[in-house]
Amino acid sequence: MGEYFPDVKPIQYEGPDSKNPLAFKHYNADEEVAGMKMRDHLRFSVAFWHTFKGTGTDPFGSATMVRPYGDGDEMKVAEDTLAAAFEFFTKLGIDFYCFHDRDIAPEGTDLAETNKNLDKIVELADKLQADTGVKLLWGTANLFSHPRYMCGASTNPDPAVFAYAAAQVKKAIEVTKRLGGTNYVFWGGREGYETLLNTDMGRELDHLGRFLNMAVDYARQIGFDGQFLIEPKPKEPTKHQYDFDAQSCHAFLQKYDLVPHFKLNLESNHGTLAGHTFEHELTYAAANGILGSIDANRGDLLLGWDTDQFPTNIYEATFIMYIVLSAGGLAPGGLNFDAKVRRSSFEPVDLFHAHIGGMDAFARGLKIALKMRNDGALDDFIKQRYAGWDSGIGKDIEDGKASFADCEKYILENGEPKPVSGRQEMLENIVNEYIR
Ligand code: XLS
Ligand code: CA
Ligand code: CA
Repeated sequence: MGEYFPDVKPIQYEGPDSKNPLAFKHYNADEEVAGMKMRDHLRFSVAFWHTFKGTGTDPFGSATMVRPYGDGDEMKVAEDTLAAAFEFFTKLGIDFYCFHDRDIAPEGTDLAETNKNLDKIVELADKLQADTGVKLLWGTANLFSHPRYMCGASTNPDPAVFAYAAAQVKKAIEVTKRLGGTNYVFWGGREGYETLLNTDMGRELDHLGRFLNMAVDYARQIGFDGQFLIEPKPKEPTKHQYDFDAQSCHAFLQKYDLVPHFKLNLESNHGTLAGHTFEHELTYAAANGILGSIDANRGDLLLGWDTDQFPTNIYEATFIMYIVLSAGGLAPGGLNFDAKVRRSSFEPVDLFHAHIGGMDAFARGLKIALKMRNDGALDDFIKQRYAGWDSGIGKDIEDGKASFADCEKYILENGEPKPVSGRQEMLENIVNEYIR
């Protein structure tokens, strides 16, 4: 296996004044901030599917990407692609990667052959991980590309398709365990429906609940102790996905007794497709103790689909890191760049530019968020805004000691509540002073 990116030297930190496009200006992996290395705060990961398998096709045009691997039979291509990926990880200095089973190894003529293909590639991945120190953030199974899953995987009307999906996830959990993956993700690409005219929604939801409980049982049986994650997305490819957003996933997890076993893998572009800000999704998850991991990317406000662009917005990165820090950090989750270069950015070097930009944006976001938190710039205001709940009638209500009658008595004695400004504009101005 030769060198796949000979023109790119390992990416170095050169500081904010550097004009070198192939250098970090803000991400300095081993620099300590707030008692921890930046790499451990941020836990960056490359998404194998976009970065190494993305071809640049869209509904109107064919592949555009020029890649230094892809010759020979399918298994040779898989091996070369994996080797190129580890060269990329190493040159970028990134610590984690994520994959779907079918990204790294091709499907065979039947399940037995497919599993054999996967085992062979996993053996190579194991060796490359050991050689480079790069780790697996999460594994997952692709339960959406093959035609057998056109009407869903675990929510398919046909139990044989459910069984196929179960067999596939069984294997994917096994390989994730073998490679030391710290998480395992379920994203329900086809777990939803196109029309209610042919759909028994209640039954499909029960089947999805059963499927995830079976996964928990199997993980326990083989001793996989990674974190299970559900990744919400409202639509695309199905018209309506059951894992719609953080709040509906939470309700689902509660109904099927899955809360002790699952957290969420939240993706920026999925949050906005669901009509939320990404901060809303993160804050909901953090407030309910189910914030697991992040798929970092961005959508396009003018487009209504999942554009999966690399994140470069410093405001967004700042708020994301602010919420992550307040929630106590990302581990064992991470920050996976589930993002793809644009179709016209077809050269291998564009993959480096894209990741450098995302990593620098989050490094800046981390530093700004830490400063805002240390200064109590927002926290102090929020604390003060809710201070009424720390004593008197507020505390009695929170403690469950006040009744409706007590509330009536309080109002009769104290009269009309005094309005207090929310000071939104002042707070926005404060944030602007940090982000510069
Ligand atoms: C697609 C999803 C998918 C998951 C993993 O929109 O983001 O890539 O992250 O199956
Ligand atoms: Ca994702
Ligand atoms: Ca996506």
